[in-house]
Amino acid sequence: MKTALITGITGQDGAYLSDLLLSKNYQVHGIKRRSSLFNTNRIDHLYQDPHEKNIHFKLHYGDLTDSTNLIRIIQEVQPDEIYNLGAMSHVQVSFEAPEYTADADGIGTLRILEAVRLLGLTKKTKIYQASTSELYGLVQDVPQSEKTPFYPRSPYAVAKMYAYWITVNYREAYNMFACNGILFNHESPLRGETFVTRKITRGVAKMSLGMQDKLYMGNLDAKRDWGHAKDYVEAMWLILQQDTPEDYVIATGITTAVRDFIRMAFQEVGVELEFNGEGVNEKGIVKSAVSSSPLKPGQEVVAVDPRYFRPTEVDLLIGNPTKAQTKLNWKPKYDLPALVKEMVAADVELFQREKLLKEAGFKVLNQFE
Ligand code: NDP
Ligand code: GDR
Repeated sequence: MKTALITGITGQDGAYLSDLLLSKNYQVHGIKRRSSLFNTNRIDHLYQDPHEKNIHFKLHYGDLTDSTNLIRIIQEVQPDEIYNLGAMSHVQVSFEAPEYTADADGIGTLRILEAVRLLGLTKKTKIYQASTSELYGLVQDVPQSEKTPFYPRSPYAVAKMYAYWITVNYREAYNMFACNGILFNHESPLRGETFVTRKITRGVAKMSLGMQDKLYMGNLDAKRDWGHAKDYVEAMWLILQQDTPEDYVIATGITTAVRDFIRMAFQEVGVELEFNGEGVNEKGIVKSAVSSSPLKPGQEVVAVDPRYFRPTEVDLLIGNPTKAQTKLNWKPKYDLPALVKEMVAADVELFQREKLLKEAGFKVLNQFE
């Protein structure tokens, strides 16, 4: 039985990866941060009472900014594989907290690599580093592959660039099995609520139930190569099962503008949208709607709010997944329409439940309201 240690286990990818590794009979350990409220919603279904016998899933308190804590956990777990998914992962927030982002996302990776080296585990422990398409930043030379140079455009991407190169350096200097997965955007019903796809699917679900009037968005022109997180965690695992440690781009090869994602999400609730105007004056207007919808033709449901613009933007990302397809035999099962359908359906169900509870007189979400 193999043992894996996952940092960032409470996040979107940590949850899907835990499911995958448990299905492959791994012993899964995860690092979670102490929080004043429970932060384990995404993995609660995997929780095992520590008093039970044959525990396959165990959480440890820790933080990527704390070396001694990481060394102690790695020493205790003696992992065959470490998946370093922990990070302050929001690009816009990284402009607000650049130093912390550098510490957790950049130096945090160094701390993991050094812990493995100091503990004499370089031959035993394989390391996966969660690298990102944000590394390409300003590069308009598409599709972006493992050979495309980097030009990061945010404190997040700059921190991840350090993490990328320190992973390559430890591989070369100490012969470690350390790999970067350069993953393009991947989403799911478990996606954090402030990333653009989930913000849209939540907003559309609420509007379709008469619980919200409008969605305020940032740059509608940005284009992303969106895949499903379930497919992408499979690639992470495959990267560590190879004979040699290498870096891989994981992407679909198809790019879509934020505006078109919005259009697709509204179509899932029977609403056709048209966009009028330009820049900050652009609006999304209902063109037609199924009769059961509370939204009516002519209604303005999308507006632009410059507060969501970034000081420096990444305009266009399209990945070239040829290496992953040929060497890892990786093939995504989801396309964008299937992803949008699943996300909207999950959010509609979530808010239907919330609405029902409210109508029945129960207080939901915030018990102190
Ligand atoms: P999430 O934001 O959903 O999860 C991030 C995880 O990191 C959470 O478990 C969070 O804990 C944890 N974390 C944050 N700061 C620290 C810290 N200082 N110490 C320990 N843990 C910490 O991200 P995703 O699951 O979407 O992404 C996983 C990784 O992949 C991240 O590194 C991200 O940057 C990278 N990535 C993501 C892509 C995507 O499209 N999703 C694409 C490319 C790369 P808590 O729950 O307590 O906040
Ligand atoms: P990104 O994801 O920055 O690509 O990073 P995000 O979903 O936040 O933004 C994608 C694009 O949409 C534009 N946008 C908005 N974004 C947000 N969050 N909110 C809005 O209202 C909005 N309107 C338009 C953004 O400007 C951007 O161009 C994600 C994270 O998961 C990173 O951790 C990961 O490394 C990369 O994907 C690959």
